[in-house]
Amino acid sequence: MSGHGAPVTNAGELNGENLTVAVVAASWHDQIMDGLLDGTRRALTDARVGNVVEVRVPGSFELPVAARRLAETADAVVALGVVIRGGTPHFDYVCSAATTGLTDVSVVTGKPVGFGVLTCDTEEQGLDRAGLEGSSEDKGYEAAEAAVRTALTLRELGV
Ligand code: DLZ
Repeated sequence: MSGHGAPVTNAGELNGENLTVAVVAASWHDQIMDGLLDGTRRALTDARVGNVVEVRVPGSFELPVAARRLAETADAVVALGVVIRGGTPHFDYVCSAATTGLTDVSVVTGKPVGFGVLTCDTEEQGLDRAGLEGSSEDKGYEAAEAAVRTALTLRELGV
């Protein structure tokens, strides 16, 4: 299982009342994306995040530019995408652009970016990680919890 070794995620122990969190989601593979979005919304509700902004972009390739702009006003960004090798001739390029781009956004802006981009060999793998009924993982929830937790840690440190 890909989540082996992951920490237990419980957004309910966080207090995000004073945070603004932006969620940017790509539009490919809608059943899997709906699960990721649902998990992200659940985590932000559990963490009592005060202000949530949701934005859709066409594909995962567009996530970094939207995340960059949203990070100007948000305390944290959650980026969601689904890329499936079988149906994506340029799989490695799309994955690499999204991964490198989102890392750059985080480092350049100093704002946490929760990485909720699934890179899967098959649709079944995506469904299993999407927090749907019967899924073994809930990657949208995990990405949002990580972004909020990191934003609160940075705020606590005053940096
Ligand atoms: C073009 C493309 C393909 C083939 N597959 C996916 C995918 O599986 N997941 C995804 O999020 N986006 C895909 N895209 C679209 C690109 O991310 C991008 O939106 C287009 O190349 C337009 O810039």
